[in-house]
Amino acid sequence: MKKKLFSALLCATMVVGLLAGCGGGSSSSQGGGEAAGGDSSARTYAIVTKSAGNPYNEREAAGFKEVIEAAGGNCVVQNPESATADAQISVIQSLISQGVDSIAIAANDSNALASVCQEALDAGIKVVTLDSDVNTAVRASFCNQAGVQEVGQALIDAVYDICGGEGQYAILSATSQATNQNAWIDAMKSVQESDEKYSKLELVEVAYGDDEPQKSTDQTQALLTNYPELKCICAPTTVGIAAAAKVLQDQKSSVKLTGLGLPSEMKEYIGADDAHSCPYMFLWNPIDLGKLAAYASIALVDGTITGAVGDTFEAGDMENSPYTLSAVAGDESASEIILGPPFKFDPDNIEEWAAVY
Ligand code: RAM
Repeated sequence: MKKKLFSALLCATMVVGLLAGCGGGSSSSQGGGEAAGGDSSARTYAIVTKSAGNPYNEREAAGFKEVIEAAGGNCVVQNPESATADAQISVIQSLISQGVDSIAIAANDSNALASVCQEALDAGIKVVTLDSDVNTAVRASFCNQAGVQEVGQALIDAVYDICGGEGQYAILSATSQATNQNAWIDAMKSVQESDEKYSKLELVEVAYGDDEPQKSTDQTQALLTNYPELKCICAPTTVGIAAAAKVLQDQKSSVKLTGLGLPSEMKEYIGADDAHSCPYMFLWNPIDLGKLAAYASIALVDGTITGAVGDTFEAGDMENSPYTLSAVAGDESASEIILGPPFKFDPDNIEEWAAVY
């Protein structure tokens, strides 16, 4: 763990430096697509995050940029204005016109992006997803931060624990179309339905804060007003959990919180006592997720991988390199690349990790 933390700190230091030059729009010119395999210098690799103004997305993009530039490639970072499919479609169309070599997308909608992804594929551009998938037919592979089932299990177990095994809980999600949040919520529900142990937990509502701080704050307030018996809110989004944490803590509410949060944004809210709103939460390293997507993009453009299940690629000094593409559960011909298991943040480790991401 110490070694892992040290290398993460080192990485964070490098990333902080990179963040300065990695703000919003394009960070370089267009690519050619004519270079020979293995040479990244004449290539342009793009990343399209879910939206601007979300620190999680900024870290993801910073990890991506770090790897692409270290390989000598041109990196284009695009953060759409809002977390909608429409905002991503226009950005992707412009990347297609620029003739980039690859596009890594954190999708705001699985199906609404299918036709623009197909357009990119038809133009010879490699398409990979990270964080949140599109329809599996229109991308080569998906860099998945953690197994969907594992995330769902961790979240429902946290709700069970925090509620003392029974009572009302609500989910505060991102957008209603987000592939990743919807998959995790479905996994929570299916675990809950499949085991009698969870039968005394009642999910009263799934609310949507659209990964906007103000809307997430308003939705938290509404949950508190509408459900006086509420015991716990689970927010599987870093934006939602940070907004809810502040509302609950400021109001000294007895309602507790868990979910997926960025340690740097949640440090002041994590604690086991009544003064803190969130006993513990989970996440993964978003910088590493961006790095993984960059290595996968390079491998796709090089032709090292095609996206087939069983393909393998090197990912520099990343912990689990080399990575092998595995089959998506329930869609066996489609592949995904799992970064690792979800990681738990509690009062014992939150300070250390808050310094990293
Ligand atoms: C938000 C975004 C992102 C998700 C994290 C947990 O930042 O919705 O897609 O992975 O939360």
